[in-house]
Formats: sequence, C-alpha cells, structure tokens
Amino acid sequence: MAFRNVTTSDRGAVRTLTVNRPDKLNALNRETIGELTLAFRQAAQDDAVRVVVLAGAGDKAFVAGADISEMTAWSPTRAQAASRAGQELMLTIERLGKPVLAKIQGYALGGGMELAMACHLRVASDRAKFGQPEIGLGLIPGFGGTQRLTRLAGRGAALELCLLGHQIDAARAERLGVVTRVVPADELDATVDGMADQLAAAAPLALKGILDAVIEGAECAIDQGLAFETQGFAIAFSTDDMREGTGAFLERRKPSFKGS
Ligand code: CO8
Repeated sequence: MAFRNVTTSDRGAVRTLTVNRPDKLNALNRETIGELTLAFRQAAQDDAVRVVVLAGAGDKAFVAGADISEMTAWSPTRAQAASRAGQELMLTIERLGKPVLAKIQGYALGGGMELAMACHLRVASDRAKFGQPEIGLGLIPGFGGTQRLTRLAGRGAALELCLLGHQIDAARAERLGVVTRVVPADELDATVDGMADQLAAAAPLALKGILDAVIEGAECAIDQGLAFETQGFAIAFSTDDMREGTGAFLERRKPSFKGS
C-alpha cells in the first residue's frame, strides 16, 4: 500500500520506513502516525522482513515532534485520543518481535525522541539533537516519553529533560543510555546498514526471544521475567536455526540461519 507521508524500501531482509515530511521536519501529524502504525504492522506480518530501520527524510531532522499545528484547537478528549494513538504506534514498534533500528541524523524532539526510544536500537549522527521540549508549549510528553526515558536513562535524567525542556547533543544522549552508538554524520548510513545486515543474518526466533524477554521482563517481577527467558530459551531448541548455529560453531564455519 502506498502512503503519503511514509516511504518504504527493501534491501534484502531489511525494510526501511522513512517519515517523509522534510518541509515540516518530519513532524508526526495524525495521518503519519496512522501510516507508520500500518507500515509497522505490515512489516511484522511479512516473513521476508527480518529487521526494520526507521529514518526521517532530509538531513535536518529524524522527527521534530508531534505536529504542533494540529494541536491548537484540541479538547482534552481529543488530546487523549491523540496521545493513545501515538502510544499505540510506540507499542506496535516495541512489541514488533523483530529488531527496529532508529537512524537519527538531526533533531529527535518531543514525539520524535519518543519514537526513537520505542525502537530497540538507536544510531545517531554526532550532529543529532535530542530533547523533550513539551514543557515550553505548556504540555507534557504524550507518546510515552515520561515512561521510556525514565526506563532508559533513570528518573534524574527524565526529570531534568522533561522539566527543563532543553536539547542535549548526541554524546550526552549516548552517556545517558538513550543512544546505542554515535558516529560521524558521514558514517551514519554505513553504520546502520552494517548493523541491520548483522541482525538480518541472525536467527529470527532467537532475536524475537531476546526482544520478548527483555521488553516484557523489564515490566514485571524478576520471577516472571525469568519465566519469559526460560520460555524463549526452550523455544530456540525447537528451531533448525539453533541446530545450525551450534553445528556451525563446532564445524568452524559461518552459520546460515533460515528463520525456522
Ligand atoms: N510541528 C509542526 N511543525 C513543525 C514542527 C512540529 N513539531 N517542528 C518543525 N516544524 C515546521 C516549522 O513550523 C517550519 O514550517 P514552515 O516552514 O511551514 O514555517 C518547518 O518545520 C521548519 O522548522 P523551523 O523553521 O522552526 O526550523 P528551525 O531550524 O528554525 O528550528 C527546531 C528547528 C528547533 C526543531 C524547531 O522547528 C522546533 O523547535 N520545532 C518544534 C519542536 C518541538 O517543540 N517538538 C515537540 C512537539 S510536541 C510533542 O512532540 C508532543 C508529543 C506527544 C503529543 C501527544 C498528542 C499528539
């Protein structure tokens, strides 16, 4: 299906979804949120897709937030629906069952930082800027920022960024654990491609087991989290890929994982 604000491209098993509103610094309007949700659901259902890269068009922004021009006349009820729709997108990404890598080349602000934090890995250019500037608009984050930033960087950093609303650079975001890796701007594409290729060549059911155990396990008591881990570990033993991986190690060759 063709979208208006999201472009889709495939390179082998790597699907790239690009938010394509560069004139508005890729701000997330209602239509874009709907399209992204659908595009991620399609990627989840397509067995040929093993990894998703999420990017923003142009060189200035990953995503500069939710679209402020849509918000001005909202009632509280309308705002509640918009917040829920955005949170649904973030949960769709987080629970996709396939790794999602955010490629961040510029501003990742407000809803853009929240979108990046819902991805499993974040690679940023050294020119990227992060922040939760909603306080300056008389707002609070609404797409999960208060929760995911706290989980990623701790309460102190979450309160600092949300209360003061200032931007931080990529190096500070990396120190806070918000960013997986920072690279020079001209190395961003190659770094993301390399990481995506590595994930695309890995055993998909093992990747899913890790995602499920880490993401679900982080939200519950350790006994339950350990049960998630045991379940994923046992499921791996039902796969051909596990036999291929362990066999290849013993035979001193590179494994070839098929996803079964
Ligand atoms: N929404 C709508 N339009 C935007 C946004 C945005 N978030 N960000 C940029 N734009 C537009 C500008 O209005 C401008 O459009 P036009 O050329 O038609 O006037 C164009 O993009 C280029 O932007 P600037 O001219 O401002 O570019 P600068 O280089 O001068 O500044 C900044 C770049 C610093 C990124 C600046 O654009 C900015 O501060 N943007 C807003 C950042 C922000 O506050 N983001 C948070 C938004 S609120 C939010 O995300 C809440 C999420 C949860 C919501 C839950 C309910 C939906």
